Amino acid sequence: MAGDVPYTASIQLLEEPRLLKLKKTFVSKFKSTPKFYARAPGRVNLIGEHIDYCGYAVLPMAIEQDILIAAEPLSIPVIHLANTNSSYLDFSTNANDIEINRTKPLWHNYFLCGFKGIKEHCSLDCPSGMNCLIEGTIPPSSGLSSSSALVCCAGLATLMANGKSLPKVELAELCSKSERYIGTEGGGMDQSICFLAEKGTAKLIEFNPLKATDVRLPEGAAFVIANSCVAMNKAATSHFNIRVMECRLATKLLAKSKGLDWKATTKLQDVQVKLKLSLEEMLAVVEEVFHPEPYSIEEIGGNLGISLKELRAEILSQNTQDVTTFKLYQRAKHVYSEAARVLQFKKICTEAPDDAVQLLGDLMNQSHASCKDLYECSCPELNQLVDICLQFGAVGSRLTGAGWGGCTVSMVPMDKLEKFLANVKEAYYKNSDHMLALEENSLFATNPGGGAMIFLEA
Ligand code: ADP
Ligand code: NG1
Repeated sequence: MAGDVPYTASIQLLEEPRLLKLKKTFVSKFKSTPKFYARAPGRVNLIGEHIDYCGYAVLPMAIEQDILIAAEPLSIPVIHLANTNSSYLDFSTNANDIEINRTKPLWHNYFLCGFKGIKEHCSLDCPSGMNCLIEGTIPPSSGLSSSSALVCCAGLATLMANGKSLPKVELAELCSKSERYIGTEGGGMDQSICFLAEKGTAKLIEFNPLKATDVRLPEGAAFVIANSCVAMNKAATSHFNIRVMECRLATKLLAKSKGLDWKATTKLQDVQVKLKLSLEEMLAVVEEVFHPEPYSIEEIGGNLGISLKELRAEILSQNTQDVTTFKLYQRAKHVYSEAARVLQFKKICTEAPDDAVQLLGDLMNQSHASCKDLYECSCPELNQLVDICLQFGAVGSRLTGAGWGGCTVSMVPMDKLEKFLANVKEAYYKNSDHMLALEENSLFATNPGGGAMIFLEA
């Protein structure tokens, strides 16, 4: 279907020096030429943190930084992966025997997630082998979605190598599912914006069914990304999955207390839909049902009327089996209030009142406070960076992405941008030589970029 491949473009490599350079490295590595190039962008989430896996809409935009793959399909079923960054070691495997290692999530496992996703979705019994050279410019483990860009880029390259095409929405949904092979139980925000992004506009991403709507950002302000330089790998730690489990358990307890079929209710949004209540009313239900003290696993099992063995086997992920206490009140309160803030943010962007920038900034600040105090996914460095950004003129500043490290996103009036960048550099990055060295790629204003693409040499 012609409509399935709007992500393919023919280009003159000479006009794309980066692709030309990648081609040269590919030739020297594999002694043959790439047949196509796949590109997938990272993203910055403006508002709506840790709510995609609860079913709620989020508001990200793609960034310029990306993952780029030079690829050549092979007639033998072997995958050879190489990376321009020598810390990511070469890897080869049989295309019919994909094993994804969750306990040690080395880089090639993310590629294999995308490969396996396409193999299974398209029922490829004999998938094409591939030579691939990968280059990335998204700082890893920094909340700008480097992992998903790699999964999506690998998925797109695999699709192309096998002569298939799929609608972008389908690709986004299948890549969201396939990233879970690495063990993280994420929502679909990163993979959705990766495929559905369009240059010049942020997107409201809604799930079930997946839909992306343009959100026009106010003209008088810039969005600035600042990296705290604290890295946090989602798959190598259990922080992220513990939060997903807390939301899942909160869902079950809320559903049970309201007489719903709790086994068939999996996300906090399902509870709202089934009860036909507004987000504000859901916040009142949270106050009524939960106590603020952490819940022990025994209390949760007792409440649901199931054994601990059953609870662990049927509800908890592999890497949260040993967790014994869960904060349900705080997590549910964050989710319902953050979901409401996303809708308010979108409304302000659409209606564009005179004080839009201030109102949006307020929402971003509320979002950070909620991530820090209720969701506990911030860290001292992120909080310090947010404070510095606000001190030097940002109207709103918050952590972006999973948190526990990584980046902040700040909204800065255009006329203050230059001074803001200089002051934040001085106040945060000049603290240590290490951070100063990283500063160039760690503090920058960003504009909404385009989505994933395949490039063919013209
Ligand atoms: P993020 O928040 O950026 O998605 P994660 O911790 O979930 O961070 O994933 C980061 C992992 O993705 C890295 O440890 C690495 O395995 C992989 N990755 C990111 N960028 C690249 C790259 N350029 N080349 C190879 N692997 C990469
Ligand atoms: P990042 O920032 O890429 O670690 C993760 C999840 C998102 C979302 C955010 C928090 C994955 C692949 N990504 O993003 O789905 O839940 O955290 O809002 O799991």
